[in-house]
Amino acid sequence: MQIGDRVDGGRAIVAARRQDAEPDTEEIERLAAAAGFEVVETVTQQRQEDQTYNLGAGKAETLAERAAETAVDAVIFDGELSPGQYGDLRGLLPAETRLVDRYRLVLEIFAEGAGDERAEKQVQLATLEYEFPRLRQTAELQSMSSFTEKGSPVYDVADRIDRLRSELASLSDDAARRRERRREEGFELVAVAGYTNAGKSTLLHRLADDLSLSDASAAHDDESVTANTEDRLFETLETTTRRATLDGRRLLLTDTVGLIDDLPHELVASFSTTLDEIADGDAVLAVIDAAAEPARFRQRAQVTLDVLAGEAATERVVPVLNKVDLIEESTLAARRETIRELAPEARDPVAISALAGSGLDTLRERLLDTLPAAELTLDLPNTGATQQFLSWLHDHGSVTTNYDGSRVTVDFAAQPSLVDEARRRATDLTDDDPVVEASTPGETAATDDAETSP
Ligand SMILES: Nc1nc2c(ncn2[C@@H]2O[C@H](COP(=O)(O)OP(=O)(O)OP(=O)(O)O)[C@@H](O)[C@H]2O)c(=O)[nH]1
Ligand SMILES: [Mg+2]
Repeated sequence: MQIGDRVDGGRAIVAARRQDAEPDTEEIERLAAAAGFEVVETVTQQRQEDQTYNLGAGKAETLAERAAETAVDAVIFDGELSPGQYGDLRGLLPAETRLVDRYRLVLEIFAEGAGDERAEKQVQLATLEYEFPRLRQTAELQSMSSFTEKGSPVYDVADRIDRLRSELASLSDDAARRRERRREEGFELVAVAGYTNAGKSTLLHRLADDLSLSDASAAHDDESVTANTEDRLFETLETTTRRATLDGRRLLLTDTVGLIDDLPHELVASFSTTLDEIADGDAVLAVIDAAAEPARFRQRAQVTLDVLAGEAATERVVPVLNKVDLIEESTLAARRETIRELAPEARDPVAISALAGSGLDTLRERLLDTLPAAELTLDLPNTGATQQFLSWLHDHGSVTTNYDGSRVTVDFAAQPSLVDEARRRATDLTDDDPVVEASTPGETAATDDAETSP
């Protein structure tokens, strides 16, 4: 997407209700800002849900009065309004005031930022899926069976939903195939995931190889896009992939769309792409903003860890506490404790500042530990062909060599499929079996005595 020209949503009142506490409107206000609204007032209530308006009847009337007095363009409700609540609350508001719930607000952010045809289709689909039950209910209320017949509005929407779904299904298959192909090319896939605004894009910038160094043949459409970083919610609306090299291993890092509380993550297909990237990654960096105040930190960490637990095995997930430049040691210790409480199974978090660039070496080491690896020790004749083979090894993993006269001993560590490939290539170089020691994550080959004397 393009940063810059934001659609002006106009002036808005934010309304929020929570059963167990006075609502915190910080996030919904930031979402409103991201969708281009200027929030001029908030109306909040601690109360159980009312079937008619969601808010209590008195509060709903106050809201309508404030909307009329301030002549705002929209009322933004922090939550999902059922089709019935939407209709009733809409009926109270001045005719020219739009009513936008949290769900719809996020759709608007994505609609505005939709960069290409695919992203546009994703949002169209999500918007139609949102409209559909509301439209159908209107049809049912009016018991107009003609509404659902061929050529009617409901039929038409259902038809467009079907078409968009199948068009998008073929597109996301492409993404899965592309990941498969990259894996065959020897790339390891790392997803950078987390709550919106946690610092994912900033971290991706830090870890990615300089764009100018990327090999043109592997640069694919979305890999040339720079990951945007901005202090705005949902700055990243589509996944972006960049190359990185870690100890000779070639990685593809994917910056994903931010997670958010209280929203079904199948809402927009960019979320599902994000979940696919997480599920398919060899490792996942779970970025969490450690500088958020305690209640928000807990809630965002919970959403992040829950979503990741649903998609990826715990041992593939590296929790990352970001923005530690903004907090004291003691706060960091408390944040670590919260993570342990929320997810006792999770691995210890790595503390970093993506902005200041601190903690990144530890993070790289942890990432290397997390990626599935296999090792191989080879005994080879020191020939020109072996030198060529060594340069291939250097391009694909970490290598140490030991020369002894006409022989060379090579230790190679890389992802398992590449170690298999190296083993195959090495047999072409010698008449003897070149393999001295090999181990893969699944095997229990001795690694202590893997050192070989030439
Ligand atoms: N102080 C501080 N700020 C950071 C750090 N990392 C990121 N930020 C800031 O946090 C804001 C959000 O960073 P992004 O990298 O855009 O976050 P994101 O997770 O990609 O956000 P979305 O794409 O909107 O989901 C930006 O203003 C960054 O400059 C950090 O380590 N320290
Ligand atoms: Mg981002």
